[in-house]
Amino acid sequence: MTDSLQTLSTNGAAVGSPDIDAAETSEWLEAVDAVVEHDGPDRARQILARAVQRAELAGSGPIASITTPYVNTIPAAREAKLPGDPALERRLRSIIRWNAMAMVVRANKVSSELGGHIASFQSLATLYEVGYNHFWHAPSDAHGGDLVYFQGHSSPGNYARAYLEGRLTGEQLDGFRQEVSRPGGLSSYPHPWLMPEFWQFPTVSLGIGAITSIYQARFMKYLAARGMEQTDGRKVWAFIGDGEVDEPETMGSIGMAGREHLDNLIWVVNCNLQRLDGPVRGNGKIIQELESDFRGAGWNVIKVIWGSRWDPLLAEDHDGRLVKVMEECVDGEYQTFKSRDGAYVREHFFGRDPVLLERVSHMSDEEIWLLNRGGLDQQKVYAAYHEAVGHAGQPTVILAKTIKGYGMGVSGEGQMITHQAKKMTEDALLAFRDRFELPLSDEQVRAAEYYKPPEDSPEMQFLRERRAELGGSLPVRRGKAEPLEVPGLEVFKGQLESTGDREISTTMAFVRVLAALLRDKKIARHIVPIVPDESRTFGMEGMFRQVGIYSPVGQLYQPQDSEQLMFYKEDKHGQILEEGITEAGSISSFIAAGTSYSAHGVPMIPFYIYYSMFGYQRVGDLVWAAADSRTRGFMLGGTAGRTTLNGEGLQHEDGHSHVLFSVVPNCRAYDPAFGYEVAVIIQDGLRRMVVDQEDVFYYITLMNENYHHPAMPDGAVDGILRGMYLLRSSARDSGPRVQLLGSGTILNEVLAAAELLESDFGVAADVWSVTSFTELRRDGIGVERWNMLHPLEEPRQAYVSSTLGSRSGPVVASTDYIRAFADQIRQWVPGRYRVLGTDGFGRSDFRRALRRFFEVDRHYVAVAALKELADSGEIELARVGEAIERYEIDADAPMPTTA
Ligand SMILES: Cc1ncc(C[n+]2csc(CCOP(=O)(O)OP(=O)(O)O)c2C)c(N)n1
Ligand SMILES: [Mg+2]
Repeated sequence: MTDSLQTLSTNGAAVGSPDIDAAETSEWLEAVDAVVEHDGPDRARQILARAVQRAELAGSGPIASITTPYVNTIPAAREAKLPGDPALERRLRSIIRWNAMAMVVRANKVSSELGGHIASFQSLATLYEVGYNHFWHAPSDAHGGDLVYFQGHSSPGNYARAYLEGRLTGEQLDGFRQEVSRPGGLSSYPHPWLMPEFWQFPTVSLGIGAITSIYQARFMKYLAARGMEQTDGRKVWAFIGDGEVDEPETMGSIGMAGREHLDNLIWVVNCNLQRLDGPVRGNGKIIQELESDFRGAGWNVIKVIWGSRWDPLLAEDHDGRLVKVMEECVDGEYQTFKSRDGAYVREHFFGRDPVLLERVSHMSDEEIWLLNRGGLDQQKVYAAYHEAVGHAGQPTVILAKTIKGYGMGVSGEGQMITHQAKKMTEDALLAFRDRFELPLSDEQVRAAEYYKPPEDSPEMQFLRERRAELGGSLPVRRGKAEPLEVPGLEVFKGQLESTGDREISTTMAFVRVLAALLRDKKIARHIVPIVPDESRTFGMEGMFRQVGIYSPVGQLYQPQDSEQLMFYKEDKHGQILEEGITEAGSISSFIAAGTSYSAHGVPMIPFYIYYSMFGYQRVGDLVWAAADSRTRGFMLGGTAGRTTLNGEGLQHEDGHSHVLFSVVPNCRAYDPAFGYEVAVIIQDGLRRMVVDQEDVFYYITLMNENYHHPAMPDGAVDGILRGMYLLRSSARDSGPRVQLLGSGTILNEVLAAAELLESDFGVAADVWSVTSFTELRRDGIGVERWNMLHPLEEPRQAYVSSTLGSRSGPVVASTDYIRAFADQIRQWVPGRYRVLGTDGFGRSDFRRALRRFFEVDRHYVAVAALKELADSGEIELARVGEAIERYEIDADAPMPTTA
């Protein structure tokens, strides 16, 4: 931390550090005074600016501003030297470059339908290979393993290395992007879901790798602070595209990394100056822009702009003319230079200053062309990584300048089209072979054959030795951890009983369930409550004091409410992750905690509770990434339902998150109405996720409406988990009969409707509590598919069909969600099925008014049931009209969706 304070204070010219030669300092100050007196303050500024620049060029770090000149942060003389044989490493890298390119070219020879990317990895190869050969530890007995977030669309580079390491066969490389038709085929991008023993982090949706890597690094500090796992010495590395920085998820959380001093985090931004369509900052300089952003956010910034071949030119640039031209050129020009040749660079770069042109007159065009970029120079990259891993007190970002499509020549190098180039002309392939000196015949080149040197070649020996030294291959993913023992349902006894006279909400029931888990000896330590500034909304503030809010520095102030029992307590060993107002950050913590079983071998159970509207709707792509990552844990959409959260209006009242979550294949989503349902679902979820280690996660909606909760009926557990169970069976055994379904708090309206139907219309009404339309649909789909594929066997019955099939009468469902939610089970409902739901924009009013407005209240349920009975010929249509009148329903009110 001291380091970071020093670095930060150097922004203010290091005035705080002790003066090691006071006499010398005063001489300098007197000289400044003299200049001001004789030549005026303008002249003083001019001289000082030059002096500052001179010092920064010598590697002083930033002095009076947060940006430094457009040169490498580490001066050549201070670089740590790449150990070993640089030529050997280059040869190995060239082979990996070739194979990565070949697998895309070969796939596209089969069909251009398959796609793939060549250019991005070619710009990254040096940045990856230096990491693989010298820095990245695999998990082993000696080291917990580094966590590397690889750039998604550069996966051919990872596959090409895995091929040399013997982890993948040539046949598998040929199965790139053919996961269905070829056994062992390779996924297009990093997906733990698709390649669970290989990929750890799904990064391809831009920005996701960035934000999740930050919260991963912070989670590792949290694990260590809580004594759950020793994470010292392990690093999180993330590779980010320079175009990717425009995603708010990328830059939106860098402040947290700086603030929390995440010195276990290293980002490498691959500044190849291009994104998909064209230049990232054609009219500016992405590296300079990012330097100030990151430094301002408290990061250690290492710029790796120029390769070693520039060192002599920079060393003799005493008048600063070269650096001046380097600073004047914009990225659009730098891109163009690398799509042309040495003569062009001489004319358009050095030619900007006749003195410079003269200075390079002894160099051939070829030599000028070979002036390399820092991110493609293994020596410069090694030096930067070396400094990054040793830096304490701050996260580090390495801004590495590269060339998109490096080596692709006429087929893409530095060209606007390079991102999507999937093919290489024959000439370009041959030129690639020559440039990287690959021992391949013209014929082998034309066929884009893979190349693997003999096992006893120096390249292969080096490759194996280095990875053995660093603990094994990467990437690698662990699928299971030691299972934990979870408490039985009896721990939640309070929730299984009737609340008697007390009225509570399901949110309160959940808080009690959580409190019980936090008291449970075996599991308490593994619980991770996560909140984005909503604890008080959900009545969870009691936990602040009980388990503390994690802060790396503890609590440096006396909290305003310190006199109170439940004061706001920040603590170095705190258990709660209070994220502040960032749903994207909070779900990133959810992912880090929920995949801890894999990344750290320590199962942790996140309970992430938030305003349901700001969940999927806000961060859907991160939900998808959580699913892909095989995250295990609970997401709790608090104060859910379009009419149950009643005073907050259009932007808060959620009537669709269940439909959104229904699209996630491994998410189990429930809309419970009673405390015992909450308890049963959570207890079983724990069993599935931490005992059986199923790769599922839960979405549970919670409400803030207070009402009486009955005791759990006997035999209800199975139905609660499967999605529905019979709650009320009418005593009438003759006359018309209906089946009413309700979920969430609307279940109470449905129960009331049953009373109305019985007393006002003599209709028998059975009531079912539906905890999950989504789970019911999942069951139905499975059964339907099985029956289709096994036509000659005894057909199976969907759970919905078998339960409702034992009863008679039309079925009516009402929920606090849009109709699509309950409509999910339509094809398995025997007979007539009518669904009421809250389609439309939310608004504020009393719950009663809103439920009437959205037509989901007891009266509408009764009318709907009567209409179904009339349509099936069981009662007169006139009775429906009677009900409309009796319940004072405005039959001509506009549709709520258009109102
Ligand atoms: C959220 C998201 N939007 C769009 C894309 C499509 N896409 C994939 S790569 C790419 C360009 C990436 O440019 P950059 O980040 O500079 O990476 P480079 O390939 O240049 O290393 C785009 C637009 C995506 N993968 N994710
Ligand atoms: Mg780019």
